[in-house]
Amino acid sequence: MSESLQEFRVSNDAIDEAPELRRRMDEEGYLFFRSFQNPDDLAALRMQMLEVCRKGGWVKEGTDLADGIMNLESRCTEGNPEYTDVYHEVYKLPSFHRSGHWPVVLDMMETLFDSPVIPHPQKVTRMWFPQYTAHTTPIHQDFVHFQGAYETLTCWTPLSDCPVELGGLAILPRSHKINTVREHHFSLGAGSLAILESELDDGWVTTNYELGDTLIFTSLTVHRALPNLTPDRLRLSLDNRYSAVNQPIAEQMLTPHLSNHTEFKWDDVYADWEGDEDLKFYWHKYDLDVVPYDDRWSAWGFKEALSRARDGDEAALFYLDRTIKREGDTAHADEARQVLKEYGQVVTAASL
Ligand SMILES: O=C(O)CCC(=O)C(=O)O
Ligand SMILES: [Fe+2]
Repeated sequence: MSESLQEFRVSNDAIDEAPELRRRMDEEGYLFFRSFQNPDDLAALRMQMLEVCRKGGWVKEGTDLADGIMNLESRCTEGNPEYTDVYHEVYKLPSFHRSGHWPVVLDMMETLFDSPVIPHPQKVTRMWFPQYTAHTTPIHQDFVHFQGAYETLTCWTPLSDCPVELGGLAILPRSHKINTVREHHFSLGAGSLAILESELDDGWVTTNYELGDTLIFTSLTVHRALPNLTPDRLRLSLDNRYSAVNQPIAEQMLTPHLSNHTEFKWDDVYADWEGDEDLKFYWHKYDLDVVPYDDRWSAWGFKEALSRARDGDEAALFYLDRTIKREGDTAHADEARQVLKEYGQVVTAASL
């Protein structure tokens, strides 16, 4: 662990003490448990996901699939159509959706909320390439993306051992205590929105995760991923969200992840399922308080990307080019095209 990163507080000692768990979540904004989820189930899911990645051409030929060694030529990330193509094939795996409903996680969520809980339908996985650090998830609070209620909890689970160099999640303890959403700025990293590190206290915590280790945090807790500094390994992880059934849930959480720009519906997810009926549209049985998506943060980030690109910022120029490639003829893509025309050149991934 580097000097600026300390170890998580491990909460296994309090695992059966609901009031103490809630107190720690309230105080620190996160709970970290060692060996919490079943490593065999996680490893099996990882293999299924990697098999899809292999079919998509991501895995280096002649390597052992279990190692997750990537073909660096296929590097891509959220926002790239070629990422979405493979992502949505992974999204069709029933076992991927099932993992968001595993009793060990759900029971913990019900304990923390002291209420029946709904796993948000929008499950999320991250498949982060090595040697691609400009795209690392920047410092943020989840609320800007997932919204609904400040109380919503995220469960982050690596699908392998995840030593610091593979780029696991780091948390800023007590950062949720501000009880509001901080200012976010344009970023090239996943989610495209970042809090400035200079506006934050020190005191980041993380760990060398082992398979089964599990991190839970609030939607105001400041966090970031560490860069994947390995020469060739994919970092695979799950991040799913949970709220009490009577809390507001944002409308986009009822749609498949990364379906905002690509047509991808639940019927596409379920098309080849042969069982798992209980998972299909399971949220319809709840009387949920669905609230609209508030685009103020993403709109601000995009505006900032335009203005930074006009000033020649390489990350912003690259981002606008990616937006055009993804969106084709939306209003955003038109604005992006205009700025790139004014600027006169496109930045390629290789220069970042
Ligand atoms: O895994 C990542 O890089 C991002 C995860 C994240 O931000 C989250 O779980 O909320
Ligand atoms: Fe996050």
